[in-house]
Amino acid sequence: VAAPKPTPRRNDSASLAKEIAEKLTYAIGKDPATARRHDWLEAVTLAVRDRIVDHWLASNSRNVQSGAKRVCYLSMEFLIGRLLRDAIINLGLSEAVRDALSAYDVDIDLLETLEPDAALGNGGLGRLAACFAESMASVGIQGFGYGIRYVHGFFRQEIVGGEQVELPENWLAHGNPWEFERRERSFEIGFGGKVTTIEEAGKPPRQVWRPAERILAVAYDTPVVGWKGTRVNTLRLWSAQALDPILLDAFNSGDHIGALLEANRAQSITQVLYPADSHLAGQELRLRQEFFFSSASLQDIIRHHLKRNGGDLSTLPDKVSIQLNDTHPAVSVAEMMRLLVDVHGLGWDESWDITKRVFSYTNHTLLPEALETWPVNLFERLLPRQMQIIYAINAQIIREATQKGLDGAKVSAISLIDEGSGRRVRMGSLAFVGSHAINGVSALHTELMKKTVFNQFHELYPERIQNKTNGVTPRRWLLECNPGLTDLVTEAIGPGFKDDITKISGIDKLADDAGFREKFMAVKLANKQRLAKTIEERLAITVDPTAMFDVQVKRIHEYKRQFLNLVETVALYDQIRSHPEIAWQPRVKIFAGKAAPSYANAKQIIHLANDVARVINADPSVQNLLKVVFLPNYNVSLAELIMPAADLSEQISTAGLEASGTGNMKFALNGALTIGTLDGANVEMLEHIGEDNIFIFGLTAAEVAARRAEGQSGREIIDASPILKGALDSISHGVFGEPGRYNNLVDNLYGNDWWMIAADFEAYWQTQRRLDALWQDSDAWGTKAVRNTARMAWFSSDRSIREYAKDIWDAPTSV
Ligand code: 26V
Repeated sequence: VAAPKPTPRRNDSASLAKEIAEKLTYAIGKDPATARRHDWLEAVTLAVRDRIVDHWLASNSRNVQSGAKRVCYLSMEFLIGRLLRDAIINLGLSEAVRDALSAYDVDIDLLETLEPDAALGNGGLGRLAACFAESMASVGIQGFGYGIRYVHGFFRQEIVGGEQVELPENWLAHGNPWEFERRERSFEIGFGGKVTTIEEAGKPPRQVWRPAERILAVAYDTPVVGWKGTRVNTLRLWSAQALDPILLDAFNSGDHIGALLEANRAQSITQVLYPADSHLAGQELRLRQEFFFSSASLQDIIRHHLKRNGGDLSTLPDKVSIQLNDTHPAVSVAEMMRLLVDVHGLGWDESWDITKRVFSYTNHTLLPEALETWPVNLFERLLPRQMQIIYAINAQIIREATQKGLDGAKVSAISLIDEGSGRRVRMGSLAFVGSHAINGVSALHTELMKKTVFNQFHELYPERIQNKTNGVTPRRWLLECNPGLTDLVTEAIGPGFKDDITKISGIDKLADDAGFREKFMAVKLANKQRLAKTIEERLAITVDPTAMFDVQVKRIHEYKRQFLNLVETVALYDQIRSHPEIAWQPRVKIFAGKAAPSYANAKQIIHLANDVARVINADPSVQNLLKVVFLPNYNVSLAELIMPAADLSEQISTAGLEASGTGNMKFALNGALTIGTLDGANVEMLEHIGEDNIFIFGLTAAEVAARRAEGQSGREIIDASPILKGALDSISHGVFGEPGRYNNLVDNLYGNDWWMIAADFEAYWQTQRRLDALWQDSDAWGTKAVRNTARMAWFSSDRSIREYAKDIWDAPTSV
């Protein structure tokens, strides 16, 4: 018999309905009569997955044939969220799936909510990696995501007595239909041990690393479906396994627990995502995670290259680009050198040239406390050969700098070793010197990088730093999360904007069309009603969907200034009560976000938000004018519900501190107006949306730096502002929980006001009142809302990715 071939899946609803039933029967072992909702979810997922696999295999064989450049995106975090709707929309299966399920009286919208979020990231950096992965597939880049398959993703947040409680997250509890284990793709990863020098007659001496500990990295592949399914890329996540799952000697001698210890120790590397994005805890396990996934990814990249390119590593930079997502994979620079020099026998200079041409690095924060450094002695103990290599690179860089005439202080600024506070390896510097391109994530952030963290490096290598402003994928952040708006735009200008988001500017001219505006605001209202329902269900708080939904959702951080928003909320509460004659506009202040478990001030801010909500929501004197909501457990799925329902987006970080922001983009794309500082990508949003359609206030980055240098305190400002003073007094005097509970937060403002909360309060307050006035004029508000959606196309991650492809990767799109 001839070898049979599988028949590619068909996309009509009848074929789908039949296959869903077959999956239910033969993959899950249920019939429609006994199937539970999660069974249906799995059956649909498997049927949709089959269609993805068809495209995936086709993409993979095209990759091999074209031999085009591969882009490998190394990221410790991929905050991808749910995948079913993304796959259905990108494959164009929405109607077929809906129809197929209606035959069984099953609702796809309901099923979708049962899928767990893949929360393999903390926030902005991890979500950006997920948007980029989807955009690479959509614009036709051979993209590979490399990361870690954490068993437990970002913690689940509950609010108990107003305070954050962290609970373990368990997304793999019922299996993960999206992943494919690739047992044959596994690599050994070493830790510890010794480096020995091998001298052979007639050959230069070689260094050989003999690790004391060896662990296996096993690949799990998830398909990443691009728009229209024309390209399916791979997200490869590494899982740690012991080489010997059971130590037989120990087992046989009766030590059954001891026999498993090594396996547990190995597996612990990929057990949990570190939930901190502000402070480096400096745990050894974190450094192990970083090296583990870096080494596995590089070994995989090299193995693939050797196989496809006749064993010649000199062509690696023509065939592969590796993007380092922040410094978390920066040890890759040293590991690449080790693999090239020690393992594959290339010369040092050639290896260094290859390394620099292959790597590029994205910086995502200037906060000094978030810049990664590791103690030299820890590094040396865990990664002795990589430490030697870092010293060798350092010597070379310092030589270069001295030749160019740099003096002592400047040389120590570029050293890879910080000699100041104990000796530490500077991971940002390592990533910088090992890369041909270094980028910031907004225009302002990139300029600040040049002036601050990388000032000396920039002087030495002025061509290396460039800007790549962030973007968000319009598939997830418009088509998937806002079907109402998607349909309205389609009805108005046709479906072309789905293929090319820049065409959404076609609705700009409709901003003055009363009929269109009304429909636009009707979609907004429906989205607000949906959110109001969730608020009622989860918190038993009733909110009026016609009130202004004023939203701040993001990680809780002092620099993001949720506290400024809360102080304004309290001030507003006071003013509404003392001035009933003023035409206050009804508002719902919505907050959500997680604090790092060890970040005490951030946890206080959450507590305050919940205290303020409890008091204000119970006060009948402001009932229809002000409500405050803290939605627990902010994640990608909750964001998809919130973004389309916002009227006002709060992007109020202390200027100079938010590298870019991406939530700001999601809100504006969905027609929210922004109140924000001149920070991160807000600056560029102002340029695109126009100053009439965005509400900018507060100190600029330069003014913040100047005030900080002067060391001005907040006291004078507070004493001169009765509204601010009143609000701070009620917070510290116990109107919202025990007196003194928030002394720390409030006292900081009287002191050096590091985050410029007192300094920016007046401007923020006044801008909020301008927004109150605007809200009264619903036509004017609606016009601005439409213009926001119409003018946000540039902030698509497709645009970001095309810029990376052209300026950094030199990789073709549409292959
Ligand atoms: C930093 C650290 C510091 C050490 C401990 C573990 C850890 C984990 C993650 C991070 C990353 C923080 C940087 C970050 O998330 N930056 C955000 O990146 C977004 C995408 O570029 C950007 O929009 C946000 O403005 C920026 O805060």
